[in-house]
Amino acid sequence: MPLGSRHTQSSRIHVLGAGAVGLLFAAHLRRAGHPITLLLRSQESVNRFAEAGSRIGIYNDWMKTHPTRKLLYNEDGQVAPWVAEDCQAETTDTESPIKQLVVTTKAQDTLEAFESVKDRLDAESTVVLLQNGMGTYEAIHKECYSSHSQKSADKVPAFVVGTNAHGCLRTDARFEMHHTAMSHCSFAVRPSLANPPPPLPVSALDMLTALGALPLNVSVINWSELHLQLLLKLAANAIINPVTALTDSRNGYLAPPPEGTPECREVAGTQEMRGLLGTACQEIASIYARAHPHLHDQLTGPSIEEYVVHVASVTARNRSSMLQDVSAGRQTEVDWINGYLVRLGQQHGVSTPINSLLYTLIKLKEAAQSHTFF
Ligand code: KPL
Repeated sequence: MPLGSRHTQSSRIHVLGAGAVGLLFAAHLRRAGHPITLLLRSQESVNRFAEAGSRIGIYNDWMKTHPTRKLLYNEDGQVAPWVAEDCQAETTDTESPIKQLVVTTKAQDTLEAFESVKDRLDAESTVVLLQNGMGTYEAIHKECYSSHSQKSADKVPAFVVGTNAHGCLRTDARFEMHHTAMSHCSFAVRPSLANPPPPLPVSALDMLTALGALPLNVSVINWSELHLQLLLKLAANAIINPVTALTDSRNGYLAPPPEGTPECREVAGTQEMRGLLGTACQEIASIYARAHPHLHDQLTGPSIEEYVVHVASVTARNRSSMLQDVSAGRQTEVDWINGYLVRLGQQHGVSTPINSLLYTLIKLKEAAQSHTFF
């Protein structure tokens, strides 16, 4: 039987985290015909969503350079969003059960957000985690399920983990986002740390089928393939994000965009930047060599560097999520990115001077952004 063909009517998908990534997935899932509920923090946000027409607006900015770009403009010559109508919203403390949950909160908010809906999930539910960095699944398992006895195994949901490379930007309080770079994303079922591991519920296959059908270059792969992608993405985030946040520059500061722009080419080519990239990638390769020796051939210093430069180059015009966070005075995901690498290094006896320094500088930057000193 093909995946997902059991139901004629798809079950409701709840989306926790209405930032840019959450709105992108919620709108595409809605457009594909799935009933969608946004889980919002306050009744005030739920009311605002209703006042905004219970719809999500997506600007396909990536199409500006696409041959079909004329489709973007309305009759007044204004860029027009496409709209996903008939979405629902509710606060996280609503009590009805959740079968399918997509969590798109920032890494630093994920555990707390998850705890607010945990009691609405059970062994028939599936949770998709889509965060930058690593360690959120482990934190959820430790805090919410590690002390579960066999008796309460019926409460542990299945987890799917994803990695997203789409460029996304939410600019205002309305329920709209800009899809700035068309890229790709991948998902895999996370092998459970629960003992005994629960059987995979039907909702997991339904969720993967729904995600796999979206027009967002989605790959549904196995866990070992995804794990490798997560480690490479972690390396890219550990270098691009702090460097751009500390220097207030776009990703092209680390590598020129494919066609090049004069201002990017000049800086990206500096000896200092090449030196930093080489040393940082070598440090990450040394951590991975101890922590994941079976992946040694795929995660060498040069192969990590090639990947990081590629990501910086294809996202050259982006402001990284960490730069957006520090500019807005928000906490960053650094604990789950450089902080995660420093902790992994400590566990495996590998020194991490570059990641420790980047971590400390971002923490200082966060503090400086949220205080007035003079
Ligand atoms: O994931 C990103 C981020 O900004 O968090 C990259 C890939 C660096 C794109 O900006």
